[in-house]
Parts: sequence; structure tokens; C-alpha cells
Amino acid sequence: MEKKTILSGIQATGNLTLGNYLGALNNWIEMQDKYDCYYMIADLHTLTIRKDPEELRKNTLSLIALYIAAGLDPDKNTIFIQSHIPAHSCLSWVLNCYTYMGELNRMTQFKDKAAKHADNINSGLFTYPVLMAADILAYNADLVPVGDDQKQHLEITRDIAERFNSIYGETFKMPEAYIGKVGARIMGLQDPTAKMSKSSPNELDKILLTDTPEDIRKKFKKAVTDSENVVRYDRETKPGVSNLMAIYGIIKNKTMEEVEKEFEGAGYGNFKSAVAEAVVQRLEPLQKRYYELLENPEKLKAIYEKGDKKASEKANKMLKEVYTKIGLVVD
Ligand code: ATP
Ligand code: LTN
Repeated sequence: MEKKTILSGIQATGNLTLGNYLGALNNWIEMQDKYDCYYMIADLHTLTIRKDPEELRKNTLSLIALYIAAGLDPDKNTIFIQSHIPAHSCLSWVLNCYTYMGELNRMTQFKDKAAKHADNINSGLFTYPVLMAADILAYNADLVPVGDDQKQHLEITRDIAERFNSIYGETFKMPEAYIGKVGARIMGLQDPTAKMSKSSPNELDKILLTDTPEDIRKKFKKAVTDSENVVRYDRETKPGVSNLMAIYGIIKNKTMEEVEKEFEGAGYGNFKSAVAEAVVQRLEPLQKRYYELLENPEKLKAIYEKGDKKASEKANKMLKEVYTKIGLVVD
């Protein structure tokens, strides 16, 4: 039987957080044996917020290194750079003509980002989900592993695909979001009611994948909990503790009941140290591989060049089919 196709990406906005890792990247690693996987660096999406050019270039390469250091095998997965495949932008333009302003206006990420960057509400920020739809539909992806915050973008992708298919006949496959049960939304350590975000200005709120063990221990020690001193999972009334439990549970592959049992009568001090150690242990080998890879830009280049080639063949085929259906002259 033919393998199902997976596509996902992360913006090249800099250092990844534990949220990005547990919500997205960690699931990707588990999928690499069963599926035909395409993982890209969403560098074009990064342009929707003003970035220093040199920093963007550097972030793009370091994100590839991080993908591999986290466990993505470049021989099993197609790892590529979004901007290297012009078909994404071409398909995005076409799909823009099948997407309504009203639909885009409802996107919560647009509203959040527009509020955060009120001085630069550019049209790229508004049409961001259409480029994301093009990324996904160009590969006929069956599944898209992302964090919970991207659910709405998957819904609009399906709406656009359905609209196109209903006019021109079966063209795009309907993609589905693949969202992990526990790690879908890792919350901030200082404000456990908001998601951990790499753009948060409060360093104590987020764990970066490149944080030192000392930083990680310090941040968990200072994490906000509650006064009950009982390790119990309840997102509503105990958001801080529940978030720490989720982090521990994913890393140790344990259910929330198992975590509750393990820390029965332990108190928050011991529990927090255990969570910190689990994270330190998981990140140590990742960091070692990451810094080694950064020393070897030629190797990284060879990986994305190979990925670019495979990705562009697949995306170009789909673009040609779309162009033909809508009436553009293709040959
Ligand atoms: P920013 O803070 O700059 O908006 P981000 O941290 O949300 O960025 P993205 O590049 O937008 O990062 O997201 C990359 C992937 O990580 C997506 O699949 C997203 O759903 C997931 N993700 C981001 N934050 C979290 C989180 N706190 N918990 C779980 N998954 C997350
Ligand atoms: N918008 C996504 C990044 C992204 C993406 C994609 C994810 C761009 N294109 C295609 C999955 C599939 C985000 O995580 N912020």
C-alpha cells in the first residue's frame, strides 16, 4: 500500500521553544517511518513580520540543523526550504483568488499578530493562511502535524480545497490536522493561561531548545503553580501544574494518571526538579548534535538541496494540473 503523505513546517523566526518541540517536532519524529514526510522551513511565512535579513538567513540554516538534531533522519524525510520551491508562491496566488476576505478576517492568528504588530499590518500577514494552504495542497498531504493553534488554518485549507474541487473537479486531497493529545498546547511557565511562544519577551516564560541546563532548572524552579501542593491534572483550576505534568508526561511517555501516581505526596519542589531533569536529559543530546551540525554548513546544504529537488518535482506536478484546470496555457 502506498504511504500516506505528511507535510509540515515551522517559521524561521529564531530559537524554538519546548512548545514547538513537544507540540510539533516531536510528533514529526514519530511519523518518519510510517509516512512519506515533507518538512519545510517556512521562510516565506517569516517575512510577514519584519526581520533582519542576515538573521533570517542564519535562522533558516539553524532550523534545518535543529530538525535533524531533534531526530529527523534526512534519508527518510524530505527536508526543504519553502522559498526554494516557487510553486508554493505560484499556487498561493491562484488560491488567493478562491479565498474570501471574510474568511481571512476570522483568523485568530491574524487578529493576534495584527494587534502585536500594529505598525505593520501588511497584506502578507492577512493572506498568510493561503500560502499555508498552498504548502499543504501542493503535496496532496493527508496529514499535517501541528500544534493546536494551527487548527483554524487547517480548516480554511480544507474550505479552499473543497471550493476548488467543487468548481474544477477532484484536484486536491482533503488534509487533516494531526494534533497530539497532550502536547498540543504547551503553556507559558509564568503565565500558564497563554501558550508558550518564542516571541514572548519574558525569558522565564519559555524554555528554549538551546537553553543551558542551569537555565532550564532555574526556569522550572520559578514556574507558576498554585497553593495546593498536590500534583493533580486539572487544566481549569491548576493550569500551571497541569502544564508541567503535560511536559513531563510527553517526555516520559506517561499518562496524566501515571504522573499523578508517581508524584503522590511529593510536593511541588521535588516535582519541579523532576520535570526539569527530564527536560535537561532530553535536550542534552539534541543540543550536542545541533552544535555539531552548525559547524558543518556544507552538510546542511546537501540535505536541503536533495530535499528541494524531490519537493519541487512533486509541487510542480500539482501546479501544472491546477494551471491546466483553471485555463492557463501550460505547454
Ligand atoms: P511565534 O511565537 O513567533 O508566533 P510560534 O512559537 O507559535 O511562533 P510557529 O513557527 O508559529 O511558532 O509554530 C511552529 C509549530 O509549533 C506549529 O505547529 C505550532 O502549532 C507549534 N507550537 C507553537 N507553540 C506551541 C505551544 N506552545 N504548544 C504546542 N505547540 C506549539
Ligand atoms: N503557520 C505554521 C507554519 C506553517 C505550516 C505550513 C505548518 C507554514 N506552512 C504548512 C504546517 C503546514 C505555524 O506553525 N505557524
